[in-house]
Amino acid sequence: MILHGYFRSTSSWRVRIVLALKGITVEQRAHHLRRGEHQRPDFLALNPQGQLPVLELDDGTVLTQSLAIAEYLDDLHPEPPLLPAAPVARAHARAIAQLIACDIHPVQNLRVLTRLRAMGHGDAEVKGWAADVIREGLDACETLLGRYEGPYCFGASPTLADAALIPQLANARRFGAEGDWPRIHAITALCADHPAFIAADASAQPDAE
Ligand SMILES: N[C@@H](CCC(=O)N[C@@H](CS)C(=O)NCC(=O)O)C(=O)O
Repeated sequence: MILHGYFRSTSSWRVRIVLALKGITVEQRAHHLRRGEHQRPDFLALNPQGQLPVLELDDGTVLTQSLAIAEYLDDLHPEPPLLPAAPVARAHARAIAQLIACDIHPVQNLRVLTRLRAMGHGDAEVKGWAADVIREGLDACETLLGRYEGPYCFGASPTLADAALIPQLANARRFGAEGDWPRIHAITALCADHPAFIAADASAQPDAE
């Protein structure tokens, strides 16, 4: 399989965490977002959305959308499971992942920030708005996570929720978003020592700058 990604792309990073948790090795192909490599015709032929990540299967099938890819990998390699066992806990874990992937992250996307700047908003205003969205989202995340048993987001081992949370924390740092998030910081510290999260970290990727 080939994972098309970029070291700093948080959506690609989610998939890298899942791959590492499951011990699946893939070929990695980097597409430099700032150089617009995701807008080249060969990449658009893979994903007409022009977004990373893309997982290309051995038979040429193309998968897009990080959470869909993550669940595909879980279907393919059920161990260790990516979601808790109980139906309600599974829904809660998916909700945390979607809160991050659908509601927080899109606002820091390159195309959104570029469009805002083109509309005349200054850099500080654009980054400030992105930071506000991250802060509000992670505040909600902190409250929700307080309802679930740790030490990871959902119990004793990492799930899809942790795979979404850790890259988003990196974005929070990039945009200067801070909050009173003891539960989130405890999970972050735990993941910092976990081999899968270490291997998937942006700084550990061949295209890291
Ligand atoms: N919902 C998509 C989001 C994908 C996405 O936004 N990818 C970013 C990188 S993290 C991207 O390719 N951005 C390109 C752009 O904004 O032009 C997913 O979860 O895979």
